[in-house]
Amino acid sequence: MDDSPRTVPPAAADIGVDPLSQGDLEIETYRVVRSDGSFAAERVPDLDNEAFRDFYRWMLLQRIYDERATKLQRRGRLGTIASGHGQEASIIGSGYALSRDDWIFPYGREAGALLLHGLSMRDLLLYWRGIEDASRMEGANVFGMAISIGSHIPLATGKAWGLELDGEDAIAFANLGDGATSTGAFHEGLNFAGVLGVPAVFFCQNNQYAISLPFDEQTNAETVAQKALAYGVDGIRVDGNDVLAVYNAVSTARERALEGAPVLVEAVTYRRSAHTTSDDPTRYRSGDEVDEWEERDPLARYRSFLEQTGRWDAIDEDAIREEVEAEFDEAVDAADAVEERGVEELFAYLHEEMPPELERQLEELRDLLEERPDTYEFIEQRPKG
Ligand SMILES: Cc1ncc(C[n+]2csc(CCOP(=O)(O)OP(=O)(O)O)c2C)c(N)n1
Ligand SMILES: [Mg+2]
Repeated sequence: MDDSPRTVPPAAADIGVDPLSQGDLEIETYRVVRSDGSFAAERVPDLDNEAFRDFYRWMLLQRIYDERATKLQRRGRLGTIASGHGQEASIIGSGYALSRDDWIFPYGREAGALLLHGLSMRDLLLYWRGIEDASRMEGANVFGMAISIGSHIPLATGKAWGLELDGEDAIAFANLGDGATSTGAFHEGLNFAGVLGVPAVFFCQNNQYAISLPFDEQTNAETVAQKALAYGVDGIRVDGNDVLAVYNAVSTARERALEGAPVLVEAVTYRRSAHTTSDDPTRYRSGDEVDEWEERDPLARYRSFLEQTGRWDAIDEDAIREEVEAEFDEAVDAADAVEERGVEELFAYLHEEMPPELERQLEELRDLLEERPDTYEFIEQRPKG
């Protein structure tokens, strides 16, 4: 028996309470080239033929890089690799829309975008080998990778604010996964971006999974893009397997950000590879699902567009492949030529001057290694992955 004293208004009475629900939102997924290869001519960006070829070249580079880096890891010569296989259009379409003066806050899968931004392949490989300072050597505007999910989002907001205060004509661009939108840092970062009106673009590659957790089990929101609205930030949802659509979306977002309207872009895509080299995706998803997304392959779709518009003949795919393979070989040789670092590296870079507590820990580690030199050997010989 319900003996609670509360009174309930009669269901039939119209008392004017009409909650806004997400079903009321209409969020279009922006496309240029549809999955059957047909396209909206008026949306094709006005670029020269070299740029159209470049999109293909860089997407192929991303694919080859991921294949080669994965093999290198299997041979114990990289720590781990987070592949962008399946996400090439999102990675390259966004990377191509940026200016070299912009700052990228990376999350790990976007090798091609970082190389486009001026990072050397050697430094990228060294990063995955555990030599972090390498990524600072070349002066590319690339921040350290956000291995701690979402942690870079408030930093991107802060950097964007700094760029604005310095009067720079540049944005902060954060790459993130769908999983990152479920972290507290995401909410804080977006909230402040909205409050301050900073030149920031938050680019979420919604690849449907956060490791083994499917998108609809980590959030009750239907889309990532709608999350922007609560913070007074603009949202765009784009087909992340359509390189031209991503390029247009991020170019637009960048322009708006420079005018003081930060943007959250959701690129809807799919991670076709394992989460990293230490994951077995067959344990949590079906082969049919993977096959379905293979049908929406970003390179095949873009190739179909190039063929239909008479641009494919100017592309020599074999030559690009050869070029990229050679670039990778050279990068591996260059990485091999960099000296192994000592354990001191673990303590470097965070502070300009090492605080006493870290100094003490470093001393302790040195003593331990002197006493038991095999400890470090053990660390070195741990199975990689
Ligand atoms: C703060 C934090 N929690 C958990 C992890 C472990 N972890 C590594 S990747 C990952 C999932 C990330 O998913 P998403 O943001 O969708 O990016 P994706 O890997 O799919 O590109 C998690 C939970 C982490 N690195 N950092
Ligand atoms: Mg994900």
